[in-house]
Order: sequence, then structure tokens, then C-alpha cells
Amino acid sequence: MKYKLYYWAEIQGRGEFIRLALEDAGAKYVDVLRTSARYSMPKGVFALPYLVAGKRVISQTTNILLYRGTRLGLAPKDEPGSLWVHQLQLTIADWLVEAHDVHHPIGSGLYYEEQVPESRRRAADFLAVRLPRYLDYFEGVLKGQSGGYLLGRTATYADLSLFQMVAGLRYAFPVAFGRLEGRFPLISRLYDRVIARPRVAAYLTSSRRIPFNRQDVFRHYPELDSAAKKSKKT
Ligand SMILES: N[C@@H](CCC(=O)N[C@@H](CS)C(=O)NCC(=O)O)C(=O)O
Repeated sequence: MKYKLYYWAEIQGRGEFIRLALEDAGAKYVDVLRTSARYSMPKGVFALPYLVAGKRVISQTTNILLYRGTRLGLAPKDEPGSLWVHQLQLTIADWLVEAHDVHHPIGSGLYYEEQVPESRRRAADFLAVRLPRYLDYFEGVLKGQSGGYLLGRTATYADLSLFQMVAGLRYAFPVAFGRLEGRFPLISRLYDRVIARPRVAAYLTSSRRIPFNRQDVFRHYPELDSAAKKSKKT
């Protein structure tokens, strides 16, 4: 099976969760929009990313991973295991939206520069309240396992996605996340495990990996990275 992934060519964004799964599995795929700007939105698809697998067209990032996870060897075959990975991935999807909304708290139709004061307030709350809550949750899941991955010894697409969250947070909030990360050693170790996976390592150093940038979901703005210090409880 040769997959066709349709996602923005300039950003990692949501597409990166799918790219990482395809890369780690050694799957054959074309990242279509990186070589051709022309595409049409298939019927029933609301937004990128979508994946074409034979005659099937699947959209919604988490749905794509659910659909292909087992086939790619990145999710258990049994229903409880498959649903558990799906549940973890849905939580990561929620977390990603919150990381995005730090720099776009009012609306995606406005530039960051049009919502800076609100972004500062949102960043303060994200860094002080929401980010530790998500990290606590995933650290707790890892604590219940031996083997270093969310399900134990075998990596799933949720582990690759958690790796991506850490990579994005390190880029966007080097100071604030840097201060926090030491409290979550199992998450840091999972990051190290994932980055050492041979196909992931090869991908990350290839030109297929798009560098983080300020058009992306994770963005580095020093004024937001330092917002936590200045936050006041209201
Ligand atoms: N819940 C969807 C969200 C899809 C989404 O928001 N895609 C963005 C790019 S990351 C987009 O192109 N949005 C256009 C729009 O919402 O109008 C998913 O996880 O795939």
C-alpha cells in the first residue's frame, strides 16, 4: 500500500503526527503537497490533513491514526488496547489545540500581532495550569507501566505523538518548559527513546522533516515564553 498524505507543505502541524507514524513504520507514502501545490478537497473532508489509502479517503488526524495504527504496527490489535491508544491520542489532540490557542486565543482569522495582550494572558494560564495538568497526566500513565512507552514495551502512535508534543514545547517555550520538564522524567525518557528509534532518527535529520517555524502550531515568541513569571491569579 502506498499512501498519499495531503497536508500543508510549510508546517509540521497536525500532519506531523501522521508523518511520524508513517516514517516510523517504514510505510511508503507521498507527502503530496510538498511537491505539488494543486489539490482539491475531497467530498466529506472538512480540513487537512487527509490520507488516501487505495480507494479510501480518511480525514481527522486522530481518525487517520486509528484507521492505520494497527496496520502500521503502532497500535494493539485488540479492541480495548486500540481504544486506549485512541483515547490517549484524543487527549493529545486536545492538548495541541490548547498549545495553538496560546498564540491565537481570540481567533484563527486574526494575526498573532492583533491579539498579543490576550496571548500573554493565555500563555500565563497555559504554562501555569494547563501544561502541568497534561504533563501530570501522561507522566502518570507512564508511571503505571514498565518498559518506557505509554503501553509498556511496545511503541504506539501515541508515543510518537507525545514525542512531538515535547519537541514542539521545547521549541516554543524553551524557558518555561525547560523549567517544568525536570518534574516529568518519564516523559523526557520517552522522548529520548522515540528519538533513538532508527527510522525516526533518520526522518528527523532528513529534508522531509520541516523545521519549526512561526507559521506552525508551535511558535516561539519570547514574550509568551516569559508570561508564566508575570501571571497573577485573578
Ligand atoms: N480536528 C481536525 C482539525 C483539522 C484542522 O483544523 N486542520 C487545519 C490545519 S492543521 C486546517 O486546515 N483548518 C482549516 C479550517 O479549519 O478551516 C484534525 O485533527 O485533523
